[in-house]
Amino acid sequence: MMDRITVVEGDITEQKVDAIVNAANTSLLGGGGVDGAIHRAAGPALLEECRTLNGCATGEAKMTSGYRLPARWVIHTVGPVWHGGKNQEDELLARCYRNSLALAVQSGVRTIAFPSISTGAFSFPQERATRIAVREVRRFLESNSSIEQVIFVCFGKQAYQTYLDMLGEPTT
Ligand code: AR6
Repeated sequence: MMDRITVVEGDITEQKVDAIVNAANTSLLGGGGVDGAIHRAAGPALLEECRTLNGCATGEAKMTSGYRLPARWVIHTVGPVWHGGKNQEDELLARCYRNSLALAVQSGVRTIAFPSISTGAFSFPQERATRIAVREVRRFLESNSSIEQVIFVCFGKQAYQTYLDMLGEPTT
């Protein structure tokens, strides 16, 4: 199981995987952070397709082509904005991972890369978000054998170290 989860430090737009996940907002019409990077790298056709999707609710996921990206697909999910932790932030973040993985399986995706959803502009605490990300991916992989590789792509050394630490902890 653990060999199906890897963590790298880098730019998600460069990942050679079947699908990359975008940490989008409910409009799905672009933004900063990883969303901006993905739209820049994919080219304007991505925004054109996103316009047809009528947005996306928090915790849900929708899929598009990857256009100029090395990845064939982009799975757009909307993480929760952190409001202190008592507004279902944990559950909504968990749903981002579950729904993204379910959508990936439906499309025959075998390799998928995730950014650290909600931990940038949406201010979700890094450790808490990483614990949820690792737990949800582990749980999903336990009951699914079609996904071969999940890559957590970390932007910066600190996030990278947090993922390494969390992956080293025993499953709870
Ligand atoms: N590759 C991998 N990770 C990245 C990259 C990249 N190229 N760029 C940033 N990150 P954020 P959010 C990391 O803010 O918190 C957008 O405007 C970043 O360091 O991109 O879910 C959307 O349109 C952080 O760890 O997403 C929404 O409005 C993580 O990606 C809003 O931001 C997520 O940071 C979503 O906020």
